[in-house]
Amino acid sequence: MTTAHAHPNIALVKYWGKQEKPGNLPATPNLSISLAGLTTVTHVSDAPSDTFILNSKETSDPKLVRWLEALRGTFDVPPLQIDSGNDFPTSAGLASSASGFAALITAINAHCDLGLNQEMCSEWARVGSASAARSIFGGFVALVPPQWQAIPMAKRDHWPLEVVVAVTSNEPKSVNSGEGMERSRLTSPYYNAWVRDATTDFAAASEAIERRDFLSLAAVAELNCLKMHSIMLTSQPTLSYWTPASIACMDRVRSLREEGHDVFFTVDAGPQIKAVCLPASADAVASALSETPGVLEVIRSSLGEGARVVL
Ligand code: 2P0
Repeated sequence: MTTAHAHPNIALVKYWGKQEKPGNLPATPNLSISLAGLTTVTHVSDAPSDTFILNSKETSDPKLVRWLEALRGTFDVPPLQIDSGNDFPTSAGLASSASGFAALITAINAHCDLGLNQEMCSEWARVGSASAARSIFGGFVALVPPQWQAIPMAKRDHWPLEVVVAVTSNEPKSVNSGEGMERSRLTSPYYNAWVRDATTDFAAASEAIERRDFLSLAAVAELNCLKMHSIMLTSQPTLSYWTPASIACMDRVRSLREEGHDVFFTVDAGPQIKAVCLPASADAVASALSETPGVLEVIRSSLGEGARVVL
């Protein structure tokens, strides 16, 4: 048996929309930070036939089946039992597919001696779930053309940001990200503007990270997140991932900032709020969000390392 760990990542410049060609390629450059406080643990072992266990329950997953088929088109991979567990809500906007595919290719690579380096693992992770390409690496990670393998931008100790995740629902999302982003591409009247702005947002966020300029990063990341949700909301049928508690948390983050705290929010395809802050503000942010009506729990995290095999 081989075991791998991976962390989910949250995008500060988002991926929402694919290119119209094979390979699961994002339409726009995107970048993320890895979350040490949330972990996927995946065990891979030989089995008579493929079996998939998610959070201790045997399940079927067409996306995983297609991905294994593609992998077996290139490598000799025997039937496997894949047993994967998350210590955080699954399929609820906390990037469980990112950490899931990153942990899985890392475990299979070691278990089956595929000989992949990190870049190649990132490419295979991307085929499963594009955001998973980023979870192969730790710290600050970009997913950019022309190769669309993730690239580490900066290590986690370059800028030890903290993240407070406010969980407002444990329910799995009703529309998965792949389906949602295709709907947005086809129907949102603002999709082209979203794609056009992404390169500028990516450049501004990259520069802010390089300079550790929190105010600049906060401005570009928060606006980029709201642009993505505008695309979601103007898709037909609409994609509305927020709960009243999500909105209350965003308002609370804005008021914390007015009180002088270094914090901004970002939200993915789900109702959870991620408040990114400097360490000096983390206690105040965690306490304010845990007291916000509708918040079920807060999870605190520093920045994490990349996917890895563990003994
Ligand atoms: C991101 N999300 O950049 C964005 C923000 C969701 C909102 O990447 O179809 O699960 O498997 O490639 O990677 C979620 O998309 O989609 C995602 P697929 P994935 O983090």
